[in-house]
Amino acid sequence: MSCLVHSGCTVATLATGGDPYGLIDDAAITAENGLITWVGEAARLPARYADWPRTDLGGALVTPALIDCHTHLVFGGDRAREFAMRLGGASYEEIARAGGGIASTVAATRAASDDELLRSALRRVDDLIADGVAVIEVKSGYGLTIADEMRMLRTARAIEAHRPVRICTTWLAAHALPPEYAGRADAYLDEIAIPGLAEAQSQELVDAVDAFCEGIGFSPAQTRRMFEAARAFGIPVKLHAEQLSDQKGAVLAAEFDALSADHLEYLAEADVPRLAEKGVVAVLLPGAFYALRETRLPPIEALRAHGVAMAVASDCNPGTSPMSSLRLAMNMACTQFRLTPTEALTGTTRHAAAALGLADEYGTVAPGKRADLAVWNADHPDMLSYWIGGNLLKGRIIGGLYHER
Ligand code: DI6
Ligand code: FE
Repeated sequence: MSCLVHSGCTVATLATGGDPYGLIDDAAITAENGLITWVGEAARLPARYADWPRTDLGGALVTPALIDCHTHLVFGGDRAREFAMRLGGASYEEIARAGGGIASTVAATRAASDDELLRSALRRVDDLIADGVAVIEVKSGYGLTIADEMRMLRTARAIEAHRPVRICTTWLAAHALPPEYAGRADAYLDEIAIPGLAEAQSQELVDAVDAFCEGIGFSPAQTRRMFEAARAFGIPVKLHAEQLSDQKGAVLAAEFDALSADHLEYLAEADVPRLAEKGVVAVLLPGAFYALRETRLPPIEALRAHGVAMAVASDCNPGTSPMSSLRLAMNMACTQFRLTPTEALTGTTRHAAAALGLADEYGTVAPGKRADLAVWNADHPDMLSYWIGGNLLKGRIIGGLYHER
């Protein structure tokens, strides 16, 4: 088992209290059996670590590994043609109602082999890893049969065998209605989404349950049925809420003690206290806002004023957020939503961990947390949100071991 000291670095611990980034200059971090055991100024390194093997990180910046807490990165095909249609004036909802949109990705996902699904997902995972990501949430929702939804989650889980990332899987069968259930949403829940959840749960494929609560998705009453099924299994919920219209999805999510409510462009300010009371994380997805050329902003100022934790994620998906860079999402969160760079980094570390129910394991550099860290060629953590693109990652520490990029 490894016992290692990493020194010669500046650490942004993202721990609470003091400087908002929790910066420590001339720092050292010790890791044992994959967990952080000590972090602080190298000059104060306890004597018991003096003889441990030491890596000098050459003055690099170290942060917690980044966490992408909302993706749909397992899917078949792409939607580049719809991009052109949208640029020509068609709206996302019009394309969806005309049988394109999610339905076209469902057809491509059903047609893809297991191997094709995995290989295309790994390309997107590699992009995220190049941005310092070590934890990724992946949703189903493009299969919409029990077998295909489970295949998506099995593919997502298989990523862990091929890449050094932790995958969290989310059952999103209530994402869209497949053509065979057109006009019969409740029958779809009774025959596919709810019994499929039971089956996927029995195979330990589900970490959380999500739904698309929207005019073109599922109603609040139908979302409630999905949440009740999740509750019966003791599975935590999260929700695509208030992305295109105010359905009071966030209020429903809070009622069910959701881990997170995601998107939130149409969230009413009056509903923000519900999230605060229940500690529901607001997951901001500026890639979808950008790609849909949305103009309505989430109520950032109210979320901030009520102390709602804000996470930032890529929403990587072929329709509304064709993007596999979490740093770009951080930049967009600052530029479009006016988050501070500190909020953006907190949103892809500490608050993203909370949005996945992993706050005890990930999200800060602190004793007891996983020694999964990102090592950057950057002088200051603001750089991670400020600089658009580029390869800022110098290396990664995974399970306490350093790997140069
Ligand atoms: N909201 C989104 O932005 C994605 N899913 C959802 O419920 C879009 C999925 C897609 O268009 O393929
Ligand atoms: Fe999404």
